[in-house]
Amino acid sequence: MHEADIYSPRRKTSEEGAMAENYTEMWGKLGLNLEAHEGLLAVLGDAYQSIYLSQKNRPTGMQYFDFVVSEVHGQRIVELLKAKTDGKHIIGTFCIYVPEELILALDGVAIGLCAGADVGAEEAEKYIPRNTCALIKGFMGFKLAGLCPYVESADLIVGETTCDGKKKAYEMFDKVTGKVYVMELPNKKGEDGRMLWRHEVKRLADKLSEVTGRELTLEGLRKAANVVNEKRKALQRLSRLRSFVPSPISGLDALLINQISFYDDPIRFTTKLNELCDELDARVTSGVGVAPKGTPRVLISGSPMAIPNWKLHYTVESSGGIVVGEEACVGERNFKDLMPAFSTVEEAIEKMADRSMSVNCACFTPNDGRMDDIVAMSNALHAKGVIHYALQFCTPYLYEAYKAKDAMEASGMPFLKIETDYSMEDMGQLKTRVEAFLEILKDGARA
Ligand code: BJ8
Repeated sequence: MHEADIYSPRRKTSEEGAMAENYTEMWGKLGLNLEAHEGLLAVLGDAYQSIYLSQKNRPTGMQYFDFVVSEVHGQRIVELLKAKTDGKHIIGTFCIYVPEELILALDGVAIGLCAGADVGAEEAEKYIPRNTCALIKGFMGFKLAGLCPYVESADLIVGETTCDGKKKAYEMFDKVTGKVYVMELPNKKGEDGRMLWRHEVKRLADKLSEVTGRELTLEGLRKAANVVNEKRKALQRLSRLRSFVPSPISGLDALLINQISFYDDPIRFTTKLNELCDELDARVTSGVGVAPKGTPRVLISGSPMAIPNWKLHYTVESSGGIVVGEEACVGERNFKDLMPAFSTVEEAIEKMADRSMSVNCACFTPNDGRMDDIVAMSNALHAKGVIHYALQFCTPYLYEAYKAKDAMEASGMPFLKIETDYSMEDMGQLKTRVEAFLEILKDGARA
């Protein structure tokens, strides 16, 4: 099935029909479970229709991102396979500590792997414990159920010793893919930790050189750093635009753009995002927003939301609120710091390592910088409340929810703690809690 058809009720043209058959052939060659895959695309198509395409007053620049989603397992995979025949290598990742610029500098294509849907859980539980977070179950499940063309296209998958769940799951993931390479991330950010991480980034550079057959050069690094920095700048621009009241774009759309940033071509993505931001600039100038002034503005902070996890944003925005930022890895943590200038390959590796170490992930101890980030973001984005989001069984973020609550109380910011997974079973309860929280924010605005 051609995925674009899912989002459009019109009849297929003959050209599209031929393309659909090509995709099926491609998915078959990649070893996907065609029947299950078709079912997944149909479910996602319905969800996209009701969550995304039903939104009112969307910027026209979102059409590009709708198209990218419609082709997430289609045209983008065609592009990756073409890149491989052109001599490039596909490198899958799961964490923003893995420096994207290093992959690009060695002629790789960096791809964030599928982990945002509740699929293949039964299969996954043959390899990992039941009480594992949905994100880990998701990546195991996508692979084991034969649903992820990205894993199948990848030449190497880079893991990291972040939380206990991930680092143990990578042992099993390697067993079923044979492609996993693990970086050792320290638990603390002192000098010893920094030295270890610089060493690990150098070790990754050597591994990537071995896989790609390319040499790391200053010129390659500069070019790659520029590409990734431009993408980060465009994402920063989008983030700043969400600070305006009324917000010119929904939280759902902004989340989607952040999710797409992990697998789209980075140069094309940056161009399209800047075009969208031009449109949002014009909206801000003329006071056009997606929700009226007075709509409760919420910052979400916590575990990452991989595509197609839109559950909490949808709940907030279908309950009369608007999400104005994500203190999360699919969000601000991913683009907040740029890669600084460098003049040698060695210096580039050090700066790359130091830049990614500046990410305030709950896997580190202590991690007080994250609390400062939540306060700073909620002020900059004019949020009226913070929702702390942790996936069930995500120990690092569940623990930090207590600290975040204290930090929010100290700054007088209403706070709601949510613990959930990818299933729809708790949607009713979730909605009730979110609606009650939004009422508090409205009352605060009236007081
Ligand atoms: S830098 S947040 S992307 S590690 S949700 S698997 S933490 S139990 S994903 Fe992460 Fe890198 Fe940190 Fe960001 Fe474990 Fe929690 Fe599951 Fe998680």
